[in-house]
Amino acid sequence: MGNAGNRLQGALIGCGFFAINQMHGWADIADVDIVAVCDHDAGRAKAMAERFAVARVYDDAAAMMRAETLDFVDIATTPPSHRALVELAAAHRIPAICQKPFAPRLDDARAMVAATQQAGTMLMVHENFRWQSAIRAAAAALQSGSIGRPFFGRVSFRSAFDVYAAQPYLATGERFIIEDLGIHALDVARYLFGDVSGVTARIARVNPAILGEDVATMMLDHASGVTSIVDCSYATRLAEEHFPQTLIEIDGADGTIRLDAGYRLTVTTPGGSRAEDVSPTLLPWAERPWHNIQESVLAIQRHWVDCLRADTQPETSGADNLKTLALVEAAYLSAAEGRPIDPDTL
Ligand code: NAD
Ligand code: 89V
Repeated sequence: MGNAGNRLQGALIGCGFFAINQMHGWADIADVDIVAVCDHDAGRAKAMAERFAVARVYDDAAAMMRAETLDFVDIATTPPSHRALVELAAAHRIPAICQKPFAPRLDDARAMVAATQQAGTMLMVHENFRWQSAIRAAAAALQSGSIGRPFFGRVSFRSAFDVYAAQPYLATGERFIIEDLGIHALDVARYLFGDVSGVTARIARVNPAILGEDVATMMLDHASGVTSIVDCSYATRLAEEHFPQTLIEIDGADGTIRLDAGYRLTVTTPGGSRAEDVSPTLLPWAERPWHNIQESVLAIQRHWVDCLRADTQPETSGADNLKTLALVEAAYLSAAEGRPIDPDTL
């Protein structure tokens, strides 16, 4: 460990829109110190350092990794830089967290996993949606067995929220909703129903002002026997905007689970229906409507610290997340070729 005491010393790379949540999360974890921040944009790095009282500021990640003694780096840049930064961390034998999407393509992600395995360093993808407390509550209801063997699932995210305002790059990529948001929903489907042997997808671009697809409907064949629908849209104007809530339906042989808008979880069994409010905690630094995501950032970062200390693999390790990224690739290929794709063949 980098510190003589029992505290962990970390550094942040990428001081943009989302990284502020990660810095708040680190500030809430008692035994972690973020000792340095880095961004190509020196002004952004300086502003982040001032806001969170971080000692040292860099505009070059390689220089930072040479100069600092670090227990981990937290990579919060956009995907094109992920591979180089994870490989750099591995070369310095520094454990790394990498934001989702893990990498632009599966081959990059495989190389990143190989580099960290060779270096013997831990790698976690910051795939935080499965850490949302409402989604954990739905998973716990499923795992309790009260609805019997599940046979159908739906993971749904439909909204007209203006995501482009805070993340303008989302409007300019050839790929959009599956790569950026569907990846979370696909990971939740894997988390709930297990690995996938087939993906059938359809995509559309409804908003003419963006380059990529903003609507996707995917059907997954899970090895467990569940068939699930993963659907997402940023072109869905509703009477009430639910951004950024993920809604879940699970049908089992003996009952059903519904995670409805407003964080209402209903479990129906032969004994009757029980509804519960599973709203996320509004952390002191959180802002509605982002608070469910913000709570999940703290949860996944706590998990990382637990894994580092216990030397155990994170739930969303790099190796695990290859399977989620393969679903993204399979969905794009299925949509392009109009046929089901087995992600294991990619
Ligand atoms: P952003 O563009 O606002 O910030 C990225 C920052 O990284 C920029 O300041 C840029 O200058 C810096 N950067 C890029 N390459 C760099 C490099 N090699 N070295 C140092 N700095 C570098 O982007 P954002 O919206 O904050 O998104 C960042 C990542 O977070 C993306 O991968 C995005 O998908 C992800 N994200 C995740 C969630 C979530 O819930 N998990 C939510 C939003 C965004
Ligand atoms: O979670 C994300 O990755 C974000 C958002 C929810 C806005 O799509 O990009």
